Amino acid sequence: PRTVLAEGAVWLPGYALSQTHTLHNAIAEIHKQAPFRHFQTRMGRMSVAMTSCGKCGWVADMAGYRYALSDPGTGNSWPAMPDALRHLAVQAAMEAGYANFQPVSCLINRYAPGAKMGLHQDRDEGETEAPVVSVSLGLPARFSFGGLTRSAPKRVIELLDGDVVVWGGPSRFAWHGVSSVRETFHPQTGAMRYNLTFRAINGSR
Ligand code: MD5
Ligand code: FE
Repeated sequence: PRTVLAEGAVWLPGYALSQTHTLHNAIAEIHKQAPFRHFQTRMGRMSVAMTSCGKCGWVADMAGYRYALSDPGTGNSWPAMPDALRHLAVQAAMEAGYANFQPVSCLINRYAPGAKMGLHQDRDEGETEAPVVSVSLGLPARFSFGGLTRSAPKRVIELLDGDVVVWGGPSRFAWHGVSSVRETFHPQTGAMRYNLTFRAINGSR
């Protein structure tokens, strides 16, 4: 199934469900080389823990936000983007109508219950043509997205395990955020939400 959420934004519910084991294994391997961390910014400590793979990764500090060629936590280059992840993102982009998507970075967000991400636009990529492909895993999240101004009316959707959303065209720069990750019943400890975003980047440093 596919749902057009807004012009250029395509929701593919459950698209990654057959790959969740592969995705979790990849996240565990990436975490060994580039551990999740909570960036400290001028706004405070982020409640979402992050890491990246690919040629560059998203970083934040008191100077601001940007894509960097090495992990400031270790000084090493970021782990390579696993082929299975790249292929999933390219196929999902294709499914949504974006041919020739060439992701160079994958940002991995980890939300413990209670973590949230305030309203923002994704502008650090320096790239306007390519979509962002977002893959959700684990706990459900209440995701809000609006328009090109901060105050534009918002839609709220619940993103579930295995859901993919492709944000392109006029939706690429929509304001959005994650208002809460709720702890649903789970027998094992360590229940988390993960979100992977595949991105094309211009001008990483
Ligand atoms: C998340 N991550 O659930 C979201 C999914 C981020 C971030 O917001 O920046 O790491 S990505 C959702 C997204 C990406 C690009 C554009 C739009 C939404 N949009 O226009 O709504 O952790
Ligand atoms: Fe974002």
